[in-house]
Amino acid sequence: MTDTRKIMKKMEKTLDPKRYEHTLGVAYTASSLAMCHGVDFEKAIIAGLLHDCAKCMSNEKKLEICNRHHIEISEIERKNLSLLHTKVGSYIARKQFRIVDRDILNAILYHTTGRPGMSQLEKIIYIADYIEPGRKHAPNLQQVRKLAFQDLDEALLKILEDTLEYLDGIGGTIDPMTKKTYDYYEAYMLIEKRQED
Ligand code: DGI
Ligand code: FE
Ligand code: FE
Repeated sequence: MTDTRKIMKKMEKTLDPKRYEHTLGVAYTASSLAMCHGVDFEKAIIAGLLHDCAKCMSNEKKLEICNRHHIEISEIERKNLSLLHTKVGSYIARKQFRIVDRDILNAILYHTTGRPGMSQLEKIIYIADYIEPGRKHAPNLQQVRKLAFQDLDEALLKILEDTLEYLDGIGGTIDPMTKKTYDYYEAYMLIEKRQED
């Protein structure tokens, strides 16, 4: 069996059916985006399949893994333990699935908040997570889906903007990394656009 099939089978067992469906959606959307933008699509599939591997784990279990393996928990993660599925997920990908590719591990690690200076693969997973066909409720989905196949940075910035607005609207605590990523790409796009003129 190929690695990809093995990971799929494992995810089907580990995740609840809705999360598994979302996972498949992210994997094939990431694969398409990778093909479109000239990125290694096999890496995109693996990162897509594994990105939420710790999503269905209890908070206790996530905390236990962090404590046992000295994974640092930030103040905001402590308040919102759901955010921890990125760090724990990246750890599980490395330890249980023997992923050694740093780019895949980082794509899992930064798929919720993004980070300044993301790689193409990191951007693809971040975007695929938001636009995969199973997502129904995010604002501007049609626009962002189209944008994603034209310009990864434009799509990324729009998603960050809408996410910050959404979190603001529900009074959610904003991870400083989400804001940092937005500020970085807002400035980056201004400079990039100016150079194109
Ligand atoms: O795991 P998924 O649901 O597939 O997607 P995800 O890992 O991107 O998590 C999505 C949720 O994370 C969504 O409800 C928005 C939220 N999120 C993104 N950035 C932040 C955040 N939540 C908080 N509290 N703070 C953030 O900065
Ligand atoms: Fe996630
Ligand atoms: Fe996801």
